[in-house]
Amino acid sequence: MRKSMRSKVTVVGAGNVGASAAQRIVEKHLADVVLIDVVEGIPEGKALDLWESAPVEGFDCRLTGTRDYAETAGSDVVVITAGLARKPGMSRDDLLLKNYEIVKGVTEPIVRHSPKAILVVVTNPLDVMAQTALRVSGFPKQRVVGMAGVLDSARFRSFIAEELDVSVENVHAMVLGGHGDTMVPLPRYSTVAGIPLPELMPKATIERLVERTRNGGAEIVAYLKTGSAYYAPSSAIVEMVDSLLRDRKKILPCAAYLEGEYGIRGLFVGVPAKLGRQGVESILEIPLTEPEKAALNGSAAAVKELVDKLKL
Ligand code: TXD
Repeated sequence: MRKSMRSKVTVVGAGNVGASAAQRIVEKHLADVVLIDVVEGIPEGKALDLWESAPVEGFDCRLTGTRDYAETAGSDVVVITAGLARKPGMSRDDLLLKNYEIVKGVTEPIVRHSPKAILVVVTNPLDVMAQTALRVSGFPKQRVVGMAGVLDSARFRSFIAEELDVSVENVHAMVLGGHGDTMVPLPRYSTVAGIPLPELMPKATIERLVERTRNGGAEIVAYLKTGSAYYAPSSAIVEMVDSLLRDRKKILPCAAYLEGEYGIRGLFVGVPAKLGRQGVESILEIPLTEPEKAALNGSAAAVKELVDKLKL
């Protein structure tokens, strides 16, 4: 039974990314949060600990930690972070089979209890796990979206701001394609105070920042050794959740299911998408040069290879 008019978000997976996302959601007053995991005590303990911060932080959103899907019922948005994270030397694709079983296993009870939810998939390999959630849920494509581009472009933006010593608020960046080594950063559509990046930096500098963005995930894994990034990933998730719940209609780079856009069909690929209360409300098709198109197609081909392995 719903006791409040607040929105409800379930976060599946109470690990680093899931717990950080839960924290950011309540601290931004966006929604009540149900944190769910398979490990006994972890979701309960983290949710309680977060709730005990509410009087100091000043949020009224409630937190529940559970292993029981009944408590997730009626969620408006469900963020799926359940899975294994990369260890050093492990590629995102090594995670494929293991995480496929996990994402399939959590999507089934989620959609039974929240048939109207919007699913935000985070588990790697991202684009393929989004496709898993789409197929298993049977939801319309508008209600399944993957988080990767917001993170990749946030990394790119942070490096640009640092390089030029300007406010991060002046910097916008567009990153298309699959999450991972095949991502397609678009410097032409990346701007500082509205000025395209190629007007502001030599080509070699742009290339260096693009390369660092491409390896952004691995750079963090190499430092942490026992886990992967979660502060920036959780920020990226919550920007999407905010736009969905509050119908802000932000254009954000997201993994969306394409049916002919950019000449790609039947795959999740990172593209600029409008996120509102209906989910992925539209996909923006921006003109690409031949090399950019080729890079996007290469990225889609890499996603397709994994999708074919899983027969999705
Ligand atoms: O840009 C992106 N999309 C990503 C993706 C950015 C960062 C992290 N990315 C991926 O998210 C990462 O490669 C992993 O696949 C997930 C979660 O990363 P996180 O760093 O949070 O991993 P943790 O800390 O290991 O947490 C995973 C939790 C852990 O508590 C497990 O017990 C739980 O998932 N888990 C489950 N929960 C519910 N149900 C099932 N079946 C389950 N299996 C594991």
